Amino acid sequence: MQETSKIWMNGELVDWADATIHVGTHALHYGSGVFEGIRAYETDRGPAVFRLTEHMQRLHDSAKLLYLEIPYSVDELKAATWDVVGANGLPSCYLRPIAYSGYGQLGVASRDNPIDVAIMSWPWGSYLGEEGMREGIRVKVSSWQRVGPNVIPHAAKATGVYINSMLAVGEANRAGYDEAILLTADGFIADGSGESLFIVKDGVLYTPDLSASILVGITRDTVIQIAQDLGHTVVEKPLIRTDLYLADEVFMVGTAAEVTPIREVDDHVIGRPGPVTVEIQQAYLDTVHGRSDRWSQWLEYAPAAKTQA
Ligand code: PPE
Repeated sequence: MQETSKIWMNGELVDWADATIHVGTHALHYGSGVFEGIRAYETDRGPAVFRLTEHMQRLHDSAKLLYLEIPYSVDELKAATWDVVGANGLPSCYLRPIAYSGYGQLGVASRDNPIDVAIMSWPWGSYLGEEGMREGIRVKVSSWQRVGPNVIPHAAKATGVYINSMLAVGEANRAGYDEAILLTADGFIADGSGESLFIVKDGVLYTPDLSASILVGITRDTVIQIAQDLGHTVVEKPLIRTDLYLADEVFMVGTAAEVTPIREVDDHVIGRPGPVTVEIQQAYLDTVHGRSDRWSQWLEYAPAAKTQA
């Protein structure tokens, strides 16, 4: 991780090196935290944060599902984001808000610990590599099942849930693949370790519906809207692994991964990025970089600097 100057922590900008926590922090022991991944992009009008409001709203929703109360409103978290972006002065960056049960009592049941909140920012290039963005990646269906809805609420982007993703991507990487795809306990396609999934078959886009233990992906929603606006049909429905093997095109989407083509699944060749994937990838990148007016409503800009009274 490339270090930057400041991290926003519980209401203050602190030096990167000082943003530390105690080893007795509840979240370290039990994964009792929620987080977000957001990207800011350089545009002609300065840095723009993509769908900032929705990301901060999802952070609050995630916290609610874990019975954690974030002591800052969505608006306060948005203002804090702009403070970090301004302090670090990066034209584009990845942003990582995190809220977690802090230091106080240990024991799973501990309820009165403070909820600490931090927002980091640092430069993060292509999640699955530049070459992956261009040529597509190789993925493997994981032997690890996606955490089910009655195990941990999957709509919560909770830190502890990511052990599931970590095992899946680790297994895939050790076997020589770039990324994993997780299935539900019933054998339906859920998502990647850190991405939502799309399939193209006979010109129609398919993506698992929200009952498949997936995160309510903001990029997934973005891509559905972009695809529909471009005249494509998008169907949200349960999908099985043969749908992957027989697909014309497969791609993954996420804040970090953006739109990454898949060229092989379980050694079945899908092929080089197809026309729909390329079209959606281009439209997505044009949108987030502020090169397209069509979906400009999703870009949020720093509020004008307050003038001194
Ligand atoms: N599924 C999972 C499991 C997931 O972690 C992400 C985001 C998505 C789907 C896509 O969600 P969205 O970003 O709202 O479109 N993964 C984040 C963290 C990756 C990491 O390694 O850390 C991200 O993309 O920021």
